[in-house]
Amino acid sequence: MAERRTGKRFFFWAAVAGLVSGAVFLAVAELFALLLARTASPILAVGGFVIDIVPQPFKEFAIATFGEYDKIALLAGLGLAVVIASAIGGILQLMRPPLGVVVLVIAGALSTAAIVTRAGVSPLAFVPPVLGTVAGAVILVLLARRLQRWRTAATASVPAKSTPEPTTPPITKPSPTDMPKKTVADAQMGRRGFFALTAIAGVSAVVVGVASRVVSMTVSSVESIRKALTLPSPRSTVTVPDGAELDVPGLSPLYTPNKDFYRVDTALTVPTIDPDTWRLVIDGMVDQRVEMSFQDILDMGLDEYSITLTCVSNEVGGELVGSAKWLGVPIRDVLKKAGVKSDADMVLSRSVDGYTASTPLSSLTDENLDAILAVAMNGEPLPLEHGFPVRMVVPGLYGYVSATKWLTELKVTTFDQDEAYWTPRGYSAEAPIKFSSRVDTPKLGSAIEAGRTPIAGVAWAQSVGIERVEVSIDDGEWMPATLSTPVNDDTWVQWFVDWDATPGTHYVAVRAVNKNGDLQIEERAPIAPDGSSGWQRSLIRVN
Ligand SMILES: Nc1nc2c(c(=O)[nH]1)N[C@H]1C(S)=C(S)[C@@H](COP(=O)(O)O)O[C@H]1N2
Ligand SMILES: [Mo]
Repeated sequence: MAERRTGKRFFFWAAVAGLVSGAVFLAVAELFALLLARTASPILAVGGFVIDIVPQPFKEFAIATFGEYDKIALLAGLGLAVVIASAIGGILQLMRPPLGVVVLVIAGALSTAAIVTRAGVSPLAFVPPVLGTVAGAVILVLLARRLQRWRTAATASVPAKSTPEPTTPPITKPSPTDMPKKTVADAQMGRRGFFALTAIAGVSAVVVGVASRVVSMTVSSVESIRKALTLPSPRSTVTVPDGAELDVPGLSPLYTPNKDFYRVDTALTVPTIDPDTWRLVIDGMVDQRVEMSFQDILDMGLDEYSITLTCVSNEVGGELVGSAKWLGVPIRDVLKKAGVKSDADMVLSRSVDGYTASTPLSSLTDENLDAILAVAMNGEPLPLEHGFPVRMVVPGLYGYVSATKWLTELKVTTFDQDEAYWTPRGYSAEAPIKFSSRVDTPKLGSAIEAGRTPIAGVAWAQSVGIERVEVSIDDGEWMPATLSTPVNDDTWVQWFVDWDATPGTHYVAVRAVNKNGDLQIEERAPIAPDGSSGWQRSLIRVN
């Protein structure tokens, strides 16, 4: 009985030894990643690798389940995997040495591979995971040895009935009368040594690991560079006409504040780029390869553009759409510097983190379309998470085929030759925005009081413009909504209708007509492969 309890207890402490070694591995790797190569964090690199390889349906499931928390959910899952693997490694190291070390070295090798195969890594990026693996293995061996010593001595001091483990060194069974002082002393020493090292290594790992990660995420010198940056005044600014913004409580503002602007990208940590070292390369099917600095972009002269951005993952009625005033330069002028060959039909834009988007060349050279390289958003330099220092914005195309953040290369090419990040993952290579309309208020599912109530929302048809928005209540006649005065055809408009709400449950449907006279598509389509469609119909309860 005592024997079995003792055995269980050692399993438990072996698992703890494994966890401490795993923590030491990660902490040492985080510390050297902070010192040598910021992108060499094992957890983040493995997370990034997982993001890139998981099948599309799974990714959609994750976004649908966890929403904006999908990345946190991924990290929590990885953390759990690390805990389980470390605990198993600890138990293996006690029972079948050196299998625990083998588990740790495999984990180290996998994370090193994930790190060095990321785009744009430093040549020193292998150092942090390798040092982490070595440190973790040393701690694991030391802890397992102390635990073994404790166990051997403890098992010997308990009158043992069963045969000792095959791996334990042969022990001379003491006779119960002659209680071995030496064995008891050994057990105590092994036990004390084990706890002392567990505590020291465990606490240091947590402190060093957490501190390194926090420092690397918050004390971003690039954020202070960004804050200190003053951009030249634009040559032209957007004129917001009277009546462009309706005064209806609950309606989306005409311009989405940066802090509320939706964010969609594959980056687990936001890339931090010093604008001083940033370069844009324009290459591929061009007369001459051109390299531009941040200053070169500013020197072209900035103009202000008002453009609504939309994500292909926006469901009908969804929140993945927002409007901003951008400062930037036309992409066509940038491409002219390199000279585009006539047989090219696509520009593959690349981010520093390896993400790519395929944009039809014609959208970028069209004199009547404001496809821009943006450096500012709503009056401040681009926030880091929205692409600092330079991103693309193209009116009328979904973000994934046009709005590359942390831009570093424009490769002039063809759709035949090159493929963007999302193309092999279930999304179309080309994706114009399906124009749409959304109800903002009354909020779906929330009850309102009977009486006169505005129904209001936004509608967008970037590059074409919204002609009309219509609302139908309880499948009745379509009533024209009042529109705000449009800023331009690239920016959404607000709309409202006054409604005499009677008690009961009502159906509110909305649809838009664009300036080409096309009616918003009624048929529902999922977001993949090229964007959702359908009329939003919401149920509103009136008390
Ligand atoms: N580097 C990079 N740029 C990117 C993405 C990305 O994953 N990586 N996602 C794109 C997608 S899908 C959209 S909808 C827009 C979103 O821009 P926002 O996060 O500033 O709203 O950025 C685009 N640019
Ligand atoms: Mo997107």
